[in-house]
Amino acid sequence: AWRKYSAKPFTQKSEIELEFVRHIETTLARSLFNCDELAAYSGIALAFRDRLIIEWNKTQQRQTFADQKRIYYLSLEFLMGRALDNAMLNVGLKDVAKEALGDLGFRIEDVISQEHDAALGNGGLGRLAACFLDSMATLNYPAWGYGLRYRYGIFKQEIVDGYQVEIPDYWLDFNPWEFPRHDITVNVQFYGTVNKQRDTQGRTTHIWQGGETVQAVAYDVPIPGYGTPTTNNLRLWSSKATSGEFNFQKFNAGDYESAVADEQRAETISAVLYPNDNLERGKELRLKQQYFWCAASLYDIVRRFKKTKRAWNEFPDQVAIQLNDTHPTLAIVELQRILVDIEVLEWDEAWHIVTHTFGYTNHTVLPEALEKWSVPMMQNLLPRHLQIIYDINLFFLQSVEKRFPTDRDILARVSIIEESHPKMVRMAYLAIIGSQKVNGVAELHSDLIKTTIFKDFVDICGPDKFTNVTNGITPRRWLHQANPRLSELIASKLGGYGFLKDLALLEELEDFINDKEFRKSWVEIKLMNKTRLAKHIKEATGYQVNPNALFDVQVKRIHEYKRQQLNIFGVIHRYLAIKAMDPKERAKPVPRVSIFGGKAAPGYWMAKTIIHLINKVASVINNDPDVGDLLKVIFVADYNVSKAEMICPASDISEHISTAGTEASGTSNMKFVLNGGLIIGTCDGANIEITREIGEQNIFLFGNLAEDVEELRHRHYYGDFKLDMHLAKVFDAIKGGMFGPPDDFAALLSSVESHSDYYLVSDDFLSYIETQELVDEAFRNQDEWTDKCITSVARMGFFSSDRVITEYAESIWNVEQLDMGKEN
Ligand code: 26W
Repeated sequence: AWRKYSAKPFTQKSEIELEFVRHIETTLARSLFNCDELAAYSGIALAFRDRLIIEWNKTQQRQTFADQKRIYYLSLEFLMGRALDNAMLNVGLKDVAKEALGDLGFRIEDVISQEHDAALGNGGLGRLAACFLDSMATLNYPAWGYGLRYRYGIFKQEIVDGYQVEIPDYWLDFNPWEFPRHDITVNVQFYGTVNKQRDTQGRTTHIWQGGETVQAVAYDVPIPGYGTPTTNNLRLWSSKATSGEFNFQKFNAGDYESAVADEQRAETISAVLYPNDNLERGKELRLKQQYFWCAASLYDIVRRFKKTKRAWNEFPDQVAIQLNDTHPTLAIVELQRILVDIEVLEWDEAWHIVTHTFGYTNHTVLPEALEKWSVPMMQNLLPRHLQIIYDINLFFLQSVEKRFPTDRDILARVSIIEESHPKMVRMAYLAIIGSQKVNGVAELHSDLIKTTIFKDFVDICGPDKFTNVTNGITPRRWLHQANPRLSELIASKLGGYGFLKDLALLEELEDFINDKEFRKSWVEIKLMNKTRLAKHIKEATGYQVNPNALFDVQVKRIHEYKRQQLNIFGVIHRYLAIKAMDPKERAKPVPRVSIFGGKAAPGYWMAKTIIHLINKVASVINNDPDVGDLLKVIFVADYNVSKAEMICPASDISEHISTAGTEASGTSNMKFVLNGGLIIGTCDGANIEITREIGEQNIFLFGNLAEDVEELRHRHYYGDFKLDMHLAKVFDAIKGGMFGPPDDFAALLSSVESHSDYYLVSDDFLSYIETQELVDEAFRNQDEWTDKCITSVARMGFFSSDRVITEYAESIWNVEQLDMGKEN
C-alpha cells in the first residue's frame, strides 16, 4: 500500500508544468495571473525541491541498508551559491525545465537569477567545502556535511564614494532548499561546573552540571549528485532557547524581559557568520558557535552509530570525520568526553577510537589565522573540555619526553597549552594530536607546513601522518553551469558530456587544436562571455568597456598577502606610461580592462584602503579622454559565487599574485584556466601544479620564490633596501594627489616603503610589470593565444574535485563508494 502512494519524481515537461502550477496556486497561494519572475522562481524551485527530496529519502534508505562507513565533513562554512540551476543540471532536466518555463512565458535565465546566493562562507575554504559536497554525491559516497545555519551570511558589499559599505545579508525570507527538522534536536550545554563522583564499580567519573542549555535544531539541505540518483545531506544547525520550564518559570514570575533575553541570547549563537578570512580574533561567541555545532553534530553521528548496535571499537570503521581547518577541533575533545564520561570507556580505549576517526586539513600558514583560545575563557565556557585537553596534553608530553629526553625545550614548543599571559590553547596542535592524518591543500603548502609551523610534529609523529591533497573544483558548476556554451562545444568534439564526470577526458581536446571551425567557435564563445560581463559592468557602474580589449581579472577576498595593491600599482604604472606617450604612439599598447572584485573584512582597515585606492584610480582613469579604450579600471561590487560564475568565463588573464609561500592553494586559479583564460601568477600554491600540468609556456609566472622570502624580509628589516624605481614614480603620483588626498593612502604606501614591506611588493614590482608586458605581446598574437588557451583547458583534468575526493577517500577516510548496481 505504501508503495502505491509513494511519490514519483517527474521526468517530463508536462509534469514539471503541473507541479509548477500546483505550487504557485497552493503552496504560495498566488494567482497564475499575477505570477512575476520571483514567483516563477519559487514555483520551479519548489517543484525541483520535491524531486530532490524523493531521491534524498531513497539515498538515505540505500545508505542505511548498505551499512558502510560514512564520511562526515565538518565545516563552519559552506559557500553554496545558487541551488536551482545546479539542481536542474545535476538531475539532467534543465532543458526540459527551460521548455516548460518557456511555455509558461518565462526565460529560464531570468528565473534562475531571482535566487539569492546561499553565502554561508567567506572565500576559499567555504567554496571548497561546497565543491566537495558536489563531488561526494556525484561519486556516490555516503557523506554528510555538518555546519551552522547562519541567519546572516557574509555581508553584502556596496561601494559608496569609493568606500566599502557592509549591508546585512538576511537570506532566509524564502529558502526552498532547506527542510526544518523540528524533531531532530540536540541540547547543548555551556558554562557550569565539573564534579567528581564514584560510580558503583568504584571508578571516578566526571559530572558536568549547571550552566545554560541551548537547543540545536537541524535544517537539512539536499545535495544532488550529477547524473546519479544519490542525493546526500547537508545538515545545518540553528540555535534556539530550550523550550520549557526555565523560561516559563521566569515568565510566570513576571520576569518577561529576561525570559525574552534568554531566548535572544540562545538565538544569537547561529545568528551571523564571522566575516574574517584568515584572521582569528578570539571572541567568546565564536567559541560558542564552534562548540554548539561540534556538540550537535557529534551527538547526531554517535546516535546514528549506536543504531547499528556495534561495539565501540568498530566506530572508526564506520565513521570518518574530516575537520575543515581547526574550527571544528573541539569535536575531538567532545568525542573523547562522550566516550569517557557518558559511555564510560577507559581513557586509552576511547583515545584510540578518537585518533582513528579524525582527519585534519590545514588551509593557511598565516600566523594571525592560527586559532588559539584563552584558557580562562575555555575554563569558563567549557570546564570539562579544558580538563580533557589538559589530560590529552599531559599524556602527549609524557610520550614526547620519553622519546626526546635531551631536547630541553621541545615540550614548551609542542605543548597544546602556550605558556603566555593568559595561557592559550593551540587548536592546530590539538587537531594534529587527535587526528589520524593531517593534510595541506597543495604540494608547496603541504611541504611548508612540514618544515615550518608543524616541523616538531613531523619529528614526533613521523612523516607518514602528514600528506598532501591538492585542491580541486567541481566541473559541473565551474564549467557546465558557468559556461554552458563552452561545455556544449567541448561535448560536441568529445562525443558527449562524459568529461563532466571524468575531467581527464578533456585531454582529447588537443586533437582539435587545428580544427578551424572549433577554434572559431572557441573565440566566439569567449567574446560572448566578455560581452555579457561588459553588459553587467555597464549596468552596475555606468562604465562602458570594450569586449575586444584584454580582460585582466583579480577577484578574491581583499588581503595584503593576495596583493591587490601590487595589481593597482601596476595599473597606475601603465596609466602613467600611456600619459607619457606621444598621442601618435598611443595606438601601440594592447587595450586592457582591469577588473577587480572582492570583500574586505569589516575591521581590516588596510584592505579597505586598497579598495578605496582601486575605486579612486578607476574614476580618474575611466574619465581621462587621453586614455579612451586603452585602459579601463572596474571594481565589481559584492563579489560572490554567482558573480564568479559570470566573471570566470569572461577573463583573458587572471591574477594570482600572492607573496610566494602565503597562498595555501587558491582555487579560482583553476576556475579561470578551466574556462579558457590564462594566468599571471607567482610560484605559489596550486599555481605551481597548474604550471606542471599545462606547461610553462602557457602561464605567466613572475616574482621571487618562497625559499627567498625570509632572506628578503630580513633585508628590509635591516634597512638594506631601495624602493623599486618604477614603483617610486607610482608613489610620487599618489603622493602628488593624482587620486585624491594623499593622506588617504599614506599608511598603504608606508607599509611598502617603510622598513618592512612584509609582502614584498617592491621586490616583485619590476618582474610583475615586465611580465605584464609579455602578456600584452602574447595577446597581440591571437592565434597563439588561442593555442595556449585550448591546450591549457585540455590539460586541466587533474583539478577536478572528483580526483580530490577520491584521494581523500582512499588515503585518509578509507571509505568506499556505494555500489549503485546496474541502474547507474
Ligand atoms: C579564524 C579565522 C579564519 C577564517 C578562515 C582563519 C582561516 C580561515 C580560512 C582557513 C582561510 C581560507 O579560506 N583559506 C583558503 O583555503 C582555500 C581552500 O583550501 C585555499 O585555496 C586558499 O589558498 C586559502 O587561503
